[in-house]
Amino acid sequence: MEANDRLMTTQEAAEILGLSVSTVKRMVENGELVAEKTPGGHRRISTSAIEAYSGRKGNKAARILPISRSERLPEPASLGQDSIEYWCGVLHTALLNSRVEDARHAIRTVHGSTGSAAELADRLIAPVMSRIGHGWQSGQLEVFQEHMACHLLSDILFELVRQARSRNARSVRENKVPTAIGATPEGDHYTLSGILCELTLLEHGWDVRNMGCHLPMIEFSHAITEIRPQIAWLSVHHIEDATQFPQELNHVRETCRSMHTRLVVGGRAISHDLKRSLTENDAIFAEDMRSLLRVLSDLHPVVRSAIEPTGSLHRGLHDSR
Ligand code: B12
Repeated sequence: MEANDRLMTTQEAAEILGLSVSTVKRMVENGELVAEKTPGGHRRISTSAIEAYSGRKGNKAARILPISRSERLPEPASLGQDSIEYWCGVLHTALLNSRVEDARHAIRTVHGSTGSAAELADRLIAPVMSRIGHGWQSGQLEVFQEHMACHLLSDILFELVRQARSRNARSVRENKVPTAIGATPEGDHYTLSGILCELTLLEHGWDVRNMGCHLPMIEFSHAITEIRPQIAWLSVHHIEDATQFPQELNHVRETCRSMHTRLVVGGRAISHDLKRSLTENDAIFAEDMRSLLRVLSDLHPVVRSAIEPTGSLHRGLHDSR
């Protein structure tokens, strides 16, 4: 690799050489184009390797551009501030460039205008993180960028959690407050959905105990027996042992049944069969966070949200800074 060389993704190399990504990958395989492998196993092609190749092909046109444009997102400038896509674009760019204030601004604007953590989760956080996941999967983003984005996002969401907790602490409640507990199973290191479940429940005045991620399911059953919550939630994005997990989930479901606890399970790792076995046995599979709202209104219609939605992404703007 030469001094001021830059490493390009196969996508960027293909763009510069005017070839398809699969052709570039084939040329790397057959050694026509020299490439390096990142610790994550992604191919990277140096600018000098590309220039050497295009030199051999006798075309000088392929001079390398200084800045790569890896994200394929509509520029926020082209969208109205009153569109959720606009704020998705702002948050995506902010998370990948560690622009904390912009990320906080986008989240608070959408949260302020919808007045709902469930809407925030389904319409802003999930789509933006899905784009980041796709960026990682297609080699445009590095794992560290995904981790950075998650950490920054968790930090901002925890601010909202703290505010909701202090609001609940200040408000006088006649009735006993319902309790909810939640976690992710052993081997699952995902935290964002859990934080958004916690915020959604806090906003509805519940007493919430989030047990975080990587919790052995037997421990979760113990917690249900000890605490006897009205709701127990599980978010499952990764299943370590596909043979073991259905039995463990069954045990949790049985514990919930005997404790009269409503079990709500969500997450992309829940297979079709698991969904069916859950719903056939009075547990709930939640496609999105708004599904949790439906459970809340079934269980405790009296406990209302403490947030007054501004209703306009524009108006939300002013309140957020
Ligand atoms: C962030 C992330 C990670 C982070 C998580 C960090 C953290 N602090 O949370 C880290 C780096 C740990 C990670 C690791 C891995 N990841 Co990952 N990850 C993601 C990513 C980008 C976002 C997931 C997320 O949290 N989204 C935000 C939440 C709010 O949205 P959501 O997940 O869509 O959930 C919504 C609904 O499902 C629902 N919901 C979900 N759970 C629940 C629960 C309840 C009770 C309710 C009511 C609702 C609900 O509401 C949410 C809001 O709408 C996804 C991409 C994607 N498309 O999702 C990849 C993704 C899930 N990861 C993937 C993979 C492969 C992995 C690894 C296996 C990679 C590896 N080889 O190591 C590891 C596994 C780690 C482990 N053992 O846990 C793949 C999974 C592919 C597949 N076949 O399923 C994805 C899809 C990336 C991709 N495009 O390929 N990942």
